[in-house]
Amino acid sequence: MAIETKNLKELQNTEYSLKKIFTEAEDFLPLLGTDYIELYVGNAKQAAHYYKTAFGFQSEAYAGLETGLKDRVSYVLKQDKIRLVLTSPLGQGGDINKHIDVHGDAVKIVALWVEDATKAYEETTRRGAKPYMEPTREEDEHGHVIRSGIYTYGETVHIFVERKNYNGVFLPGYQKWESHYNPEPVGLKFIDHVVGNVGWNEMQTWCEFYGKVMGFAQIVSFADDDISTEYTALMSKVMSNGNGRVKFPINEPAKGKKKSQIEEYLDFYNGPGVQHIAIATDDIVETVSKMRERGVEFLYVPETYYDDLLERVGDIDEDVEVLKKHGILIDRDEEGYLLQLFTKNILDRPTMFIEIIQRKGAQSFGVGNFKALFESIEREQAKRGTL
Ligand code: TYF
Ligand code: FE
Repeated sequence: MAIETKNLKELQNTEYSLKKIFTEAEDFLPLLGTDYIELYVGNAKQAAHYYKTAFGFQSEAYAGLETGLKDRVSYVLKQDKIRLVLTSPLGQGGDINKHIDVHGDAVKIVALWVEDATKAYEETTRRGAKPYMEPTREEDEHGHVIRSGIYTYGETVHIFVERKNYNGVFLPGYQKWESHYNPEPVGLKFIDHVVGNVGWNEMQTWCEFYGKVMGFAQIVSFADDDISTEYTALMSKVMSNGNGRVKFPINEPAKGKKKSQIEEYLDFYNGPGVQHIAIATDDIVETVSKMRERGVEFLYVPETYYDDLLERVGDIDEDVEVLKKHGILIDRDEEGYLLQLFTKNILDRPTMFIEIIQRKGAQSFGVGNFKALFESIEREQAKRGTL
């Protein structure tokens, strides 16, 4: 497997220099972070219960029949900096039903927090982005927000949210959601990265989209040559915005001895879409144990993974026996190390899953774990008969 990893510090001295590309004057799309992630689902009420129970999200806001909506309902969940919106249609037909019919429950919107949503729209559409929503002002007694949106891969969209003149609970039109059911948070802090699976030979196109249309830079790439005969074949590049707060790896399938996990995704999703959301914690052992207690299933790695662990990653703060007990994966790069673990697919279709990640200096994505991880994914594929 050919791996090319550029850490952020190194990048500042290369032609890809994040600093050079993204001095404030030059960054035409400054992003403050991920604003929210919205899923279109068949039953938002029950999905909300699941994300509260299993992932420790808190009830935040609600919009539906009671707030004057006629055709759909949305539940907003929060945990630290993460906002999750779950939306279901209330009738037949329409875009949301169609999205669910084609893709199953799925991420529709990866919303990005900006200072100026009108400028974000203009700069990106001028560079070729396909418009989804023209800059729109929404207001209530708490102020106003401006949102705009563009398409990215498949039917997925980025909405730019300008909320500097707003102090309401989520967005105008939403009311505070008071619930008597409030399971404790599990320590999830913020969205670390959101991964897209795209079609055969489409990775480059979408990396160029993030580069040219959104002003991102490539920070990591791995190609799948020698590895493809043994493990799930795929290629991946990671695109980052200027301040590194928004990172989007893009995967495409590659031909191997077995069916690529990316191809399985594309078959069931019926096209490109979000594959996993990586969420940061600052205590992965605590977070993962709580999630397990609450019924979340994680991918399994054989205990032999831990046999040569310390040789591979050197000294770490954690007790290897504890990491082994929880099946947590570890990888090291020039800047430090990271701990990560992946849930099994959280939907009936083998499409989306969640990654829990704790970074201790490392800014990479765990390439040293790919072998163990992909073998684990293959074991799940084999059970489904899709390998
Ligand atoms: O985001 C990443 O790059 C890692 C590893 O299908 C990964 O989380 C890459 C591809 C994939 C699953 C995980
Ligand atoms: Fe990841």
